[in-house]
Amino acid sequence: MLDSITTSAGSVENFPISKRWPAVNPNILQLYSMPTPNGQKVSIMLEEIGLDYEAHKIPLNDEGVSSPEFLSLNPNNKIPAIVDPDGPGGQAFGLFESGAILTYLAEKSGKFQGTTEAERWEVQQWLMFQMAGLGPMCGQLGYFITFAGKDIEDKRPRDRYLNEVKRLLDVVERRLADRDWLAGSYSIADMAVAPWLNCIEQFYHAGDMVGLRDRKNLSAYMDRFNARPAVMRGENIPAHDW
Ligand SMILES: N[C@@H](CCC(=O)N[C@@H](CS)C(=O)NCC(=O)O)C(=O)O
Repeated sequence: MLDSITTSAGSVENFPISKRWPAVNPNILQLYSMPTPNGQKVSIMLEEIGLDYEAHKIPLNDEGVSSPEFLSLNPNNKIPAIVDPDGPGGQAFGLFESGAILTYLAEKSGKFQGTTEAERWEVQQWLMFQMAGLGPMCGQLGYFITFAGKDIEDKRPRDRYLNEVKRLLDVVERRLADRDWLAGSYSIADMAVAPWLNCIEQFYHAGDMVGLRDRKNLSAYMDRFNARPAVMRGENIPAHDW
């Protein structure tokens, strides 16, 4: 095992992860990711704010997320994670958990986090809705309809997640009845939620199963999100063919 987690160190090269995935330019932000919904959130945000960064593709297996080098940055063996050479106090700074990274980048850039104090909390509220609700529930649904769990005869686990995802989609549908974006103007909350809607449609191929496009507000919201140039650029970074 490598040394314990290094969250703050003089430079990017001090982080053990850069031994396995070396930075070409250690002076710019390093993103360790895959273009899954959780990874897309961060690459889309980086494209939206126009910060220079380098993306490293981290396989979702023992060679990638479970390697000692990756675990030294995120002991929870999951993408995405970042190292920012220009972190707090001008020191290189490591961070994992997509919600924390989105909030960090919003703070750093002063963008996409709401313009008033009330709006900022609304953005956080809908970000947490994704982190604690929509994301985990969609992930479980994916297991039971697309991956190994689809062959399980007992359909009660599948139905539990199917019903919960449908319920959460209804929450989004109602929220969007009188607005274009979840909280104030376009924000990190949208960058967290919309990639999961895309995942249901494009990766799980479960749009019909959950009635995704039957929800008119939500459907228009997906189209609005997907038409953004930064979303089109960011959604396949680091590039990967599934
Ligand atoms: N709560 C975490 C979840 C991240 C997550 O689930 N990442 C998945 C890919 S979408 C992963 O790295 N899985 C690898 C594994 O579990 O071994 C976040 O939002 O950053």
